Amino acid sequence: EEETRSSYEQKLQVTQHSVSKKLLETALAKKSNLIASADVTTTQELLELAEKVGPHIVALKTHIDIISDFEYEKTITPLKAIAAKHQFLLMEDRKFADIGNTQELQFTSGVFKITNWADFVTSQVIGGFESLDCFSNVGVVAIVGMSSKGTLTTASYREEALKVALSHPNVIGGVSQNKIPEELLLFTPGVNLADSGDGKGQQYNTPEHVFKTLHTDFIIVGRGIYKSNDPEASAITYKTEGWNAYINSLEK
Ligand code: 6AU
Repeated sequence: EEETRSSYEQKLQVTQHSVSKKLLETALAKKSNLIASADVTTTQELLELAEKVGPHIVALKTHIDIISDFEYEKTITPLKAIAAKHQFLLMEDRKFADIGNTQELQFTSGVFKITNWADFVTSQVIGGFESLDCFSNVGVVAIVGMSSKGTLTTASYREEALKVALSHPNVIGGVSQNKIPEELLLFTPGVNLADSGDGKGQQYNTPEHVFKTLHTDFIIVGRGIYKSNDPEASAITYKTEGWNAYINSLEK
């Protein structure tokens, strides 16, 4: 059935969280709902990609633990400067999945010190409500449903995960392949214009599909951008497709 969705302006008026506000303001300012997933494995590739796609995205999503030459000063300091220059947020896709005390250590310690630089992080909610308390200085995007074939995020799991997500003040949204309540921002990965899968379980949809049927707020695109011959041109394509799909999803 066709229902109307809230616009970014409407969501901006009701949201309480500073990170949600920043994301929505950036989306409106750049006319973009694109998050580029920088699943590259060297600092140079990460910084080059950030520089190229930066003007066109609302956030750059990292898996910081796949950077083989990670050094805080060499990797994070310039990344933060590029993010400030091009006005995008940093989303660390750590998918925390442990007890609160361990998550707190993983968030604040080790070499990555995620707490010092990420604007928002992904976390499983499998550890329960209190496991999310340690993320009070960032936004949390809860993993509600996964995009891969055979995922265990069944309807009943998603329902319980949403209860945690909706009740925790640190949570700004969810990652899902299904609709979620409007109070949460919806982030949808598994978006690719050329492929329907990757032979490793990933399943892809188009921007049009995820805005129309899921009322997504932000699309997350990895290989569609960083594997392309011209990542900047691809980012512009996904940005334009995503924005047009959003505008179309507002119309009844
Ligand atoms: O576009 P791709 O397939 O190259 O990359 C998709 C990115 C990867 C995944 O780790 C991530 O999105 N992802 C997530 C996230 C964002 O949490 C959840 C999920 O269900 N599927 C998925 O692909 O960096």
